[in-house]
Amino acid sequence: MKRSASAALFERAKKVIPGGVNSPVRAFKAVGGEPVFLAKGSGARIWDVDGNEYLDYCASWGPLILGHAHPGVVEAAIAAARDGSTFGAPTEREVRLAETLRAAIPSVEKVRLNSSGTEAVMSALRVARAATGREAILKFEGCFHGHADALLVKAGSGVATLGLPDSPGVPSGVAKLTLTARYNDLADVDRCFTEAKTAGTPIAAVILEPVVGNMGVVVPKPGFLAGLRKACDANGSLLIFDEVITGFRLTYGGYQDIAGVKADLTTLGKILGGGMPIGAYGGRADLMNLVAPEGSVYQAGTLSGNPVAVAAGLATLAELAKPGVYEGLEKMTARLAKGLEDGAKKAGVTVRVQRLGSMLTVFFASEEIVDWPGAATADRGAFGKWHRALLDRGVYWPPAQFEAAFVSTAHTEADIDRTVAAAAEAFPAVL
Ligand code: KE4
Repeated sequence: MKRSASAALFERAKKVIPGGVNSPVRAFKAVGGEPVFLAKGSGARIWDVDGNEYLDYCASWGPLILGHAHPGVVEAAIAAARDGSTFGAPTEREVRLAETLRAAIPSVEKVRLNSSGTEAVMSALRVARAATGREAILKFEGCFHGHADALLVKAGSGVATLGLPDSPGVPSGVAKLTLTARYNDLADVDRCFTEAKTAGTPIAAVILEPVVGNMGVVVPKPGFLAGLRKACDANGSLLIFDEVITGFRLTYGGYQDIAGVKADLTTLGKILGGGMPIGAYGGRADLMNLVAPEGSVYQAGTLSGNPVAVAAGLATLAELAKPGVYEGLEKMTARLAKGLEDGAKKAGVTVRVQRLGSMLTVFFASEEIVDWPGAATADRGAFGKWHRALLDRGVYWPPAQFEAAFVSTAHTEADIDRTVAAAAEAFPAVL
């Protein structure tokens, strides 16, 4: 495929934007090659600046569960913008979105809207620290929660190593307050609780992706989420489900409603804004009432609850509330997963396709992946070769092994079958 216009734009971009991209994972560094500059999207398809067409499974990293430029979503955003794009004052729409969220996710009794998942997570952690009077937090290796300092650290194997910031610029004082445990490992969680207490820095909150997208798709083992709930209750800590990816992805609401485990605080984003900038954090009213101006925990934002983003979000949720949507996504994605497994097997390539609903990852690994050490064994070189071969056959897969791919309601059986055929041709590229 000719991609000279993308290449020229990338050279230009690198002169004025770090790495030529506004978010690192877009740079294709994880898969080699250069990023494709996109010009247009419609339904399941995207077109790059050279006019090449692709079936899209990145979905802008999750928001586009209805596909690109869904007519109802676009119309809603345009209509809102025509009435004024922002006021810095309350509007009826954002009340409606908050009421919709409360109805969809019972644990979310009150909610605050902001402009990104990172902001939502930052704010939820601040509420948890204020509510408990504690400072330490526990996250899981391989889970990603946006780029707030407290979440950009690998606390090593728990409090004993007092972790080193993964990213320069994160103050060591912050790093040592973020503990990291192994996903799906309740014994490791208990160890962290014990060590934190012994160190005199009891844990304010445990935060996790209830179904992980950010090490590739890893699902919680039976009992893991319930075990975390129990451990938090036993230790006076709060449980925060980061549902920025899973919120409205797996069901009309949170994964917590499928798992039957209630979070104290939940963070949301992506789908909630229908492709416009949004984030939200919410949960128990007694916790959310701590947030200014009701309480004294400060969180603010010029464009929080932005009318255009909220209108796009409301239009998206209205579509998702219709009967059969999630059943359709399940059927389509199961077809894709099976086709990918069969294609890899036929080519003699070992992969693990891990999926829940319409989020899936093709791991170039042989064993089931249940945690970060397992995910880290995946063959990233092989993934990169497969990704490039797939791209050249008109399929745009997320350009990173440790990410989820997404199917939208716009993908048809013909699209899935075309993807399966392209993947089958691409698998031999890794041999
Ligand atoms: P944003 O600040 O990117 O809106 O959300 C941060 C965030 C929080 N929580 C979870 C579970 C997330 O997955 C994310 C963001 N996800 C990444 C990649 N999966 C977004 C893509 C990017 O970083 O460019």
